[in-house]
Amino acid sequence: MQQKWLVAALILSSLTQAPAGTRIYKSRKKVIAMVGGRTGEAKLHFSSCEQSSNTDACVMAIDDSVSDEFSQCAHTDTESKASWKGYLENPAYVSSVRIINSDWRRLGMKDGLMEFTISGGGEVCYTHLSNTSFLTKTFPCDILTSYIEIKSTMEDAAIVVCDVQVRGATLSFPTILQYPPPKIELSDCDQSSVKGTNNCWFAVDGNSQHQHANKGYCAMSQLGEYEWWSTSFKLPAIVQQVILYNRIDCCQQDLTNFAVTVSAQRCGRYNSPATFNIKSFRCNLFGSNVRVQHMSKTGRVTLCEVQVLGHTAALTPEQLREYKGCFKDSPKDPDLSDFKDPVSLSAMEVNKCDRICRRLGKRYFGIQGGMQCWCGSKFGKHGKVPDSECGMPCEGRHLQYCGGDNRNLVFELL
Ligand SMILES: [Ca+2]
Repeated sequence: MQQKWLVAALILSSLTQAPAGTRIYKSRKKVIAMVGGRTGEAKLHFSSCEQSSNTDACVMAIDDSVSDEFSQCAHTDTESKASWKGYLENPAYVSSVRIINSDWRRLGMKDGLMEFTISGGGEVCYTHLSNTSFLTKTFPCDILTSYIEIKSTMEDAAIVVCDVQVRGATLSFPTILQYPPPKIELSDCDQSSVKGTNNCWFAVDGNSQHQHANKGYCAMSQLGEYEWWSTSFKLPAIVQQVILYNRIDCCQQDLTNFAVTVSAQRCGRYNSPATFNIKSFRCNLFGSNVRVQHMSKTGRVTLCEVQVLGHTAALTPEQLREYKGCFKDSPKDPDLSDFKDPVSLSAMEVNKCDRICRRLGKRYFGIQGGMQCWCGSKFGKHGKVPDSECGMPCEGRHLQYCGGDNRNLVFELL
């Protein structure tokens, strides 16, 4: 499922060329730019941490002292899939993660930072695969998250991190003081299988009627192995509470062994022969989806309504658009041509064109030749070209890219 809130940006050639032996692994194809430069980004701070072994030592990586002396570093035992995890003070858009390693291999331990993943927000943002390690390296990350996890994929290696430095922008939550928390707006749902017509929408249709018989008010999966139901949010949020409405006319045992997760983080676990009508789970987790996962080999997920309460993040313009690529244009037959002419401004920059097309109610915008802003409801008829052809600086902001000659830097407005 496409997560529409994902940050859009453009990385020009420097970052798309991964160093030898590594690869950039992205679940979202759009790796990133710093279109808009790194303005507004700052060093983010961790509030706590944990690691797979020697757990107290994890703080050595978040003490803001940058020493690669082995004794000043967080290190795990040599073990299978060693990991280090730091929790950010506040949920944030993370653009990069810098890892400072130590030259400690003389101690005869194998370095888990040869093959590892960096993840946050329930997804992997970078996979490093190499037969050599490094002392200091910065990795692009592009995620909205409340934590960063560095996890080795090796079977017999230790992780040593002397400092983990994260850059990005802290998210704000306008309703954070509101109690009870408001309902989080949902955008989509899915489930592992569907019994009859009882699709996932019945659990998010706003109708909490749970006398299912005859009418059919509930989402139901088939009877199967580890069946699940999930929903995603319009924008990422801090989830305070997930409330499940079980069927009440029969079959309540369908919901007696399951887990509730928020972006792959455990919010609640229910495993009891006692049945319930309505059950509330407290989470306080940041994420972009909720999943109810059956934990038994044979079972059915039945949910008549799911309410997710919490605080939605207020995203910046950069986080509310998605980079689509660099596209060819033709003066005779303009690609994004809902209007005959573009808006041309010497003060053009990406946010300006974003606002112009957003206010005109258009879905896409393209910036061309440093100063032209085109709006449209579709794009791409002349084909895509490499990002490097859209590297002309914006007239209004020289550190930002604004397309090229007959080349549109195209974004979708979310
Ligand atoms: Ca319902």
